[in-house]
Amino acid sequence: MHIRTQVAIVGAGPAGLLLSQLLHLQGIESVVLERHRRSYVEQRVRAGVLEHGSEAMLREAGAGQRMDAEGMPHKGTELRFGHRRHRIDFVELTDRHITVYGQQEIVKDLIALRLAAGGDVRFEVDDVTLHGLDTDRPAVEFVQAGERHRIECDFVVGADGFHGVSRGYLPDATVYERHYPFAWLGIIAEAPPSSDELIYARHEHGFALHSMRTPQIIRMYLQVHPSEDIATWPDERIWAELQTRLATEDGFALTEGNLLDKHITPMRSFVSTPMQYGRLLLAGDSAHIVPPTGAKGLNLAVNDVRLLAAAIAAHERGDDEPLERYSENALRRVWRAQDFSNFMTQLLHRLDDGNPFQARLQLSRLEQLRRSEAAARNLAENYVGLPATADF
Ligand code: RFL
Ligand code: PHB
Repeated sequence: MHIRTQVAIVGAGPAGLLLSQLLHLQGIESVVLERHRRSYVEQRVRAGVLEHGSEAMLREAGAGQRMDAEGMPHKGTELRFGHRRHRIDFVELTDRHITVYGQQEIVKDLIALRLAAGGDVRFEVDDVTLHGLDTDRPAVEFVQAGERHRIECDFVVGADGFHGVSRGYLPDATVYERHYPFAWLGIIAEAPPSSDELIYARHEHGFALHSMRTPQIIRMYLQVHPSEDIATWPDERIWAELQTRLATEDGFALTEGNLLDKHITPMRSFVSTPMQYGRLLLAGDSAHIVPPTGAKGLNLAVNDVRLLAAAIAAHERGDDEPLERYSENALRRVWRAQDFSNFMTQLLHRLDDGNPFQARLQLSRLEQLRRSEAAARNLAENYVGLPATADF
């Protein structure tokens, strides 16, 4: 079957769905192709922190209703080291806050919004291939329910995540990559948060993070070795380790609960440049990955599609400049986030390199964050996110 649309989008993650919605608001048609079932993408547990600008963008896209009702605005965060607490006050330092709202909730909101407006979002598609990317009439072919389809379009957007197929179609990409000798063991549990704000803890045993999803659900992470087997982490061991790493001299106690999910994720930094070739444009994790310590992955995806939707709309008005500069503009924020995510990762994780030198540097940096308002403001500015301007 032949389909005609303006923009074919591969991937119904936050990048693909938000782009489809932003284009729709400008009167531009798209078709979104997703490999998995709808229920699978709606339940996949991932990011939780929205920068100030991402929150505003979702609201502008018309996807802010449930986020405004159920999302949790946080005015600061805690760095915990040497068994002591140190608060970074975002509002005081930057006049901005962050919002904690699960990525899968955003995905649910965006799918509902697209379908309610008659949008074409197709789940369970296979065998996606891209064609004619260096022409004005590119095409995407795919198989759905055993039938082959072809979409003819003006642009193809690869929003298919790190393991997607789109990035492979860029003929001359340069890849920048760093692997870390750590992984995160992440859990979701039925327990009320033991703190109003997130806690980033540095401990001799390794990093731990206390986060949350709702007033009844917590999301926690432990630094583990990348080769670690989840089977060696029964629930009791996870809770004991979290209690140890989060303990304070003033007697902090973590409220435990029933574990709903646990998994181990490796950490990497990755950038593939440029993010465009002919009529193919990449957005989100398909082009870049950050270690989660800076809470930037989802926010970078939102920024990419903000720039991309504006660039495609400018093209429709006869102005191609924003499109030509898309990759350059998007990558400026990507590299800032890479640096910040790397900084947070190196600041807080245990390094098993046998040399205590780096650990002393960590402590000195943490001490500086405690004593210097300038150092704290630098962290806060990066964490809440830089303002959304045309080139940032
Ligand atoms: P996504 O969310 O991966 O969506 C891509 C979509 O494309 C589909 N797909 C295909 N569809 C059709 N044909 C193909 N050939 C396809 N190949 C793939 C996939 O099924 C999927 O639905 O990418 P997007 O939209 O760019 O969004 C990026 C964010 O998801 C990502 O940056 C963050 O979730 C990263 N991340 C985290 N970021 C944070 O800021 N804080 C976190 O706590 C955090 N935790 C995580 C994470 C990423 C994880 N991954 C990727 C394993 C935890 C995990 C486990
Ligand atoms: C989360 O809530 O999943 C989360 C929060 C902050 C991070 C990473 C993950 O830095």
